[in-house]
Amino acid sequence: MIPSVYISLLCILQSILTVSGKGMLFPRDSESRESKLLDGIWHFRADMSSNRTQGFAEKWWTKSLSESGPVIDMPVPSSYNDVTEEKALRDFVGWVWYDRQFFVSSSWSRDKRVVLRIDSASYYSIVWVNGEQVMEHNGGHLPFETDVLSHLRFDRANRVTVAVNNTLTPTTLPPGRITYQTDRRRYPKGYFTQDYTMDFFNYAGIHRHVTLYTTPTTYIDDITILTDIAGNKGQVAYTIHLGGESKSNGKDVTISAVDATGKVVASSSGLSNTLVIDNPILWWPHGMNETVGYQYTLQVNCSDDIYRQPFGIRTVKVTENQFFINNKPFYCKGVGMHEDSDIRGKGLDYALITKDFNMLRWLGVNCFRTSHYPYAEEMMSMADQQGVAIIDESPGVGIKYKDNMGPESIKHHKEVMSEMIRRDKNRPSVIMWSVANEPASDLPIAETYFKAVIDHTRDEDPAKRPVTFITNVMFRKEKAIQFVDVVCFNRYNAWYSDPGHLEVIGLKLNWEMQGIRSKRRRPIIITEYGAGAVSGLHREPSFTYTEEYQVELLLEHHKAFDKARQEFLIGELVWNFADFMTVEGSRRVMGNRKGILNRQRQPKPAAFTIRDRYHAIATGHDTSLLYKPKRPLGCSPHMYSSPHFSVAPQH
Ligand code: GCB
Repeated sequence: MIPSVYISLLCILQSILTVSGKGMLFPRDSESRESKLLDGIWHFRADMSSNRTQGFAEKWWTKSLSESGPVIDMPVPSSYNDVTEEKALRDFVGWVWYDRQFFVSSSWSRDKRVVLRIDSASYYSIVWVNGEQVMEHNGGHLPFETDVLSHLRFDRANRVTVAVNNTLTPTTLPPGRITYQTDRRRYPKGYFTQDYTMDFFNYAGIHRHVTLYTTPTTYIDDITILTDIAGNKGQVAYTIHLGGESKSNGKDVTISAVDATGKVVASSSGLSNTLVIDNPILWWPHGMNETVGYQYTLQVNCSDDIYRQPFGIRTVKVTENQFFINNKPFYCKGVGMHEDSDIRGKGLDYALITKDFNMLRWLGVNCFRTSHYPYAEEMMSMADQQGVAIIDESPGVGIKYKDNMGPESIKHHKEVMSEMIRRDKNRPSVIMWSVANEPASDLPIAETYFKAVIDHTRDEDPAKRPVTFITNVMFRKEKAIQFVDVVCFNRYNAWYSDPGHLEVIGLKLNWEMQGIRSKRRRPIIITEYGAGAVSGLHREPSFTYTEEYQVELLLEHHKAFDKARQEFLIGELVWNFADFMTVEGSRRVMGNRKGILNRQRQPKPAAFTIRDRYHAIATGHDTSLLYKPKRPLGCSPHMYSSPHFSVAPQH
């Protein structure tokens, strides 16, 4: 029997996707552009019919949702899963429907494009304006948009309807499958499960802003900025792509580079050229220079349109043993993260991301990975501004089976990489692309798959950043690290393997890193290591899941890292920044507890361990002084844990 939820998804996939312009510039107001957020409380209904197709059969988009049946309030942006008391909605699989009304000023009707943009909806979306379909998009975590001017009414209310399907199939990213149980003696009628191998809750809904914005009819569609440093000069090569009716050869395009004080430091004209900035202030991650996260603005004026694109001047280079930013060796003191919090799930929240960045700074983090999908642009901008380097990861997580690596999957994965690069290519914080997390890169088919996706990523990125994927396959069986620029690997020694045996960590890590090096002579980053700890759980001697064990396990890793960073280790990212929700299961205690912060972003003792270490590395202190765990862990950790106290006295 073919699963009915599949059918409802796949039928829709046959229809034609909306092709948007070449660019995906972040909506920014200017003298020629205005925007209006459609965030707020929308009407919402999950299609609970057995095959989830009632909404299509009854054409719910043709009138307001409240007319076609009962609705509930739903915040946008937010995941829908945790905002009600309904288990059926928390664990829902299939189509959900959103709608709301909005008005547009009649001043928007003249000589303009009016673009409707959704920054992220997970995972498959169809959008109607006033009952007419305007776009479809396959995949979460990335923006999609289209010009909706011809569908708008300027004399009365408009309606936008969005249907979103969170079903994961073998060819979606992340992949998954629906398993039906048809034995009526053991399972009730209609029983099915959405199975997936990724270790985070499959939150769904409209996760980021919905925006309407205007541009002139001839508009700046895309800007690409490439920077280089030659002596005391910063070179800024730009290319502008105009959209709309323009037959312009670019003569009317003027460009200025403006510094942070508003002073024009270089200017030019034409669609493509190179600006030279004397004695530029470079973009640096924090800890490498006094000026951190410095950005200029490229102001682009074409006949009708004005757009201001921030950029940083910096270079990135990888050698056999090192990673250089602006020709200085970079060591990643990092965390793996998630977009995840109480109630809102994966929904964008300004208070949360501000707190997260404050905690990153407090920890001394200079780098994170967008595990396991592209993060909100608001977060990426904070990283640009605060000098936090990013390994920008695609939603290629859970690629575990042969049927996740066929031609259809390759095609989709390439499209996703193109969309990611289109969105993030100008960001100085993005120092590397990660195309996937822990795929089955030991399968023979992985060689073809990852060659194709990695080559494509290299081709698509105009800045030619390094490309990687994150492996957890033992080096002897690894088929795809041959293609990466930096080897990134995740390993849970003394946790999933040899639990409780901290004494194996150093040996095993060293053995494995040497093995990797014999196969691929590239710098290594440990992109995940860690242990689960339930806040407040103690045991002496330590025991798995206690705060003591988490600290001891991290410290044991740090000894091994300190040896390897003399040679080829260029980064360590503890798993995870904060506890996060996962699927229900016997291996998880209300989610994954490997956070060094709990889900509410309060520190466990391990946070102080990491903080001490990262600050000690940054200030050049002897990190071996930190190897011995401190006791007691439970009380006022800040009393003994500030870098001033625990690191060798500063002279
Ligand atoms: C991993 C995965 C990550 C999991 C983590 C764990 O290797 O990359 O998504 O959450 O292990 O805690 O098991």
